[in-house]
Amino acid sequence: MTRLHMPTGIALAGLLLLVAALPATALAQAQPLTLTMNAQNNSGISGTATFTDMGNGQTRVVIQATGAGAGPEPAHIHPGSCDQLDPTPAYTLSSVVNGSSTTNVDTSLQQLLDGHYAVHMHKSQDELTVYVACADIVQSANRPGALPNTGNLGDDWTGAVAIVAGLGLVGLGVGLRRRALRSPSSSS
Ligand SMILES: [Cu+2]
Repeated sequence: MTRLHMPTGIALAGLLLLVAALPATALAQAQPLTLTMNAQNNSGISGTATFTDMGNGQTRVVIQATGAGAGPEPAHIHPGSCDQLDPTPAYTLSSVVNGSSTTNVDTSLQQLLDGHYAVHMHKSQDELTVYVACADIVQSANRPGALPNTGNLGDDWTGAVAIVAGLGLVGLGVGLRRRALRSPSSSS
């Protein structure tokens, strides 16, 4: 008799559930991501940059800045980090006027997160070399406020439940298989 046998359908269902839990976790990143833009070079300008994946490879970027005056302040997404910015922009955003800017860029939020990017503002068109506010585009850091993102927590929780349920079903399937092997009806 073969004790190491193919798992039963239940165990298989458990494995499928485990696999299904992975995209559920990836979907968590479709939530809007709000980053704090910190002042640079004593500009007195700070604010937030909110990224919302619109689907179809589009992400809406909304900058809300305080201390920026009427502007306009040119804004971009650059490769690199706020500390080490590649001076060539990857995506040009609408200039910040009266402290706000909204732009749809041709990239998914996931691609922005997977790459190494920062979003920042320049002092003016004539003073492009002076950077006034910046945020690194990362999932977990630079979040304004102390409260955790409940949307992400919820999705992570769902993923964890699916994983636990999946492991449980795998265990149940193996258990049933063992019992079936022991029962007289399943002579081999
Ligand atoms: Cu720039």
